[in-house]
Amino acid sequence: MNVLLMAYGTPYAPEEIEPYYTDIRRGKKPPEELLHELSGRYEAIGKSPLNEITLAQAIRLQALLNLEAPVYPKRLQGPFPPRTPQGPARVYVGTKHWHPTIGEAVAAMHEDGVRRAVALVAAPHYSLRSVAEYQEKVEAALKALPEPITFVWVESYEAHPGLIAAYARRLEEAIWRLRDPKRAAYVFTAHSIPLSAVERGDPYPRQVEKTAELIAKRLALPRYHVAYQSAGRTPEPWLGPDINELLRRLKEEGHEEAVVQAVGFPADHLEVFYDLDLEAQATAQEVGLRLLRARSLNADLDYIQVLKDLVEAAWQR
Ligand code: FEC
Repeated sequence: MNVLLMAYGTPYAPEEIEPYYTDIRRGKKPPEELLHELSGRYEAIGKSPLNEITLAQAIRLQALLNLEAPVYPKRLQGPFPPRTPQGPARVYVGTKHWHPTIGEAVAAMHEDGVRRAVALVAAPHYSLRSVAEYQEKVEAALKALPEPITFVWVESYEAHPGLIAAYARRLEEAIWRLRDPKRAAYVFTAHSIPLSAVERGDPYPRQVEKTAELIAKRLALPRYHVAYQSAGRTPEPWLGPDINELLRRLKEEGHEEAVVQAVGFPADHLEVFYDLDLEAQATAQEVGLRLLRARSLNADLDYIQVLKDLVEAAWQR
């Protein structure tokens, strides 16, 4: 069983921020003030742990997949050779904007003789500005190969019961820290995308709302909100409401406490540590709202079990 696990990627060192940002901007160097601003955000959080977390996810997913896969069956069961070979699983990592790139990962898979694999983006929701772009990068990498690799895609998993349970578990931990859970506001966030994608029929907002609805239902929350965070530094309009705007409104409506849970990203990174823990927290403090954040899924076993489940189901297709 072969897997290409993909995530956004982050620079490993400050001098890598410029080429990383240039890649995000499709080869266009960022103006000095934008580069300075982004470097300042990385400096403020110390370092983004995204690459380490992605690697830990891949290592644990590979271990879980292999744990139950008999390499040498003791006796033959069913047809031989088996229709779905249960050989040792290999999980390759490819990141959208840094190293190992998706192209590097696909080339390594080909070199290792992989001809069929499951392709999975860690972010749970499909967007024309996320998963579709990962798909384009895989397609481009395939063009450079002498033989094809067939990828079976997991395009989204916004309602997977294991995902909902894992998010709900962490939200519940935050609820235990509230002074008055009945009067608190509950906010689920995902990365914003340009509104132009939504106008082209992007299913992203619907999928984000689905995840929020299912978590809220599981915990019987009295009410909840969906907000978007980390809108890009571009002049076009981005999907809202913005988390900071919403926090101000919640205070005006009389809330004293709020819990935010980032459901659009499984891992901690710049957009969680800066945009939520520093920026949104500063907004909350400014207006006098107590803001808690539910911890992320990262490489915890309950989340890796979800990835395993998705991979195994896709491999059977
Ligand atoms: O920790 C880290 O260093 C990486 C954090 C990071 C994650 C992430 C996830 C998503 N993004 C999505 C959409 C866009 C669009 C643009 C865009 C731009 C940036 C910039 C940085 C950045 N993103 Fe990101 N994103 C992360 C970081 N993102 C840095 C550039 C500076 C800025 O604008 O803030 C606009 C690109 C363009 O100009 O064309 C659109 C979406 C996700 C969630 C799905 C995923 O993880 O792939 C959607 C993590």
